[in-house]
Amino acid sequence: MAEKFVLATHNPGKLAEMKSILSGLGVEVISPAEAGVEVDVEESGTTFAENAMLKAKAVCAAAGLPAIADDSGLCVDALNGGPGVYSARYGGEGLDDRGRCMLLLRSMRGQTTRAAHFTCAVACAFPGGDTLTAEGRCDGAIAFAPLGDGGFGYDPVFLVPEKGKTFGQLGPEEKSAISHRGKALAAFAEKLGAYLGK
Ligand code: ITT
Repeated sequence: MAEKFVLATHNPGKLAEMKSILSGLGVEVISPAEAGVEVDVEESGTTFAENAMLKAKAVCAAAGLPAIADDSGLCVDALNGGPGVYSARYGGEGLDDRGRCMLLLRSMRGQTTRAAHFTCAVACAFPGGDTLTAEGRCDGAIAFAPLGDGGFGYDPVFLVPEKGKTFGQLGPEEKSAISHRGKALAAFAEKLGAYLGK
């Protein structure tokens, strides 16, 4: 029987990407709702890796199953690496994805560099205490206006220079082939394969 893993996220955009990227792995992945757990983890870490591990361990403990978490964010050079680990909370609770994109564009007015990158840290926690980690990064730039309605979060304002398109203009597979999450989960899949085969 395939081993079950809980994807420790409340973000539907992430959940869809994680499910699709991990689908080739030969393990069953389920949402927290499907596992019957509802865990609200305080992301008190100062790094993506710390926050990913906090989420993975909390959901693993609640579900009694291995859990895989993703902590990710957009790091903008002109904003000293911000919003970074605060990407989901940028501008406060009143804003939705669109509002955060517009706030970001406003804060970029007059900036001379628009360089930015997405980072994704993946952490997996097993009930016995073992853990696995991986990271991925995708470099790009902040667009001058939102383009495309694919993906989620900051996708419409994250420009991938070699594609001449924003993440929001890419299809799901095209995005995952180059994205921070695609790279982190590919690295994680290799480690998980080695771990499960051991
Ligand atoms: P969980 O903690 O429940 O997984 P979250 O959305 O709060 O959901 P994070 O704390 O990791 O997750 O915040 C990541 C934020 O960074 C996310 O809400 C988006 O705004 C942004 N982000 C991360 N990956 C992204 C991507 O692939 N495309 C666009 N925005 C992304």
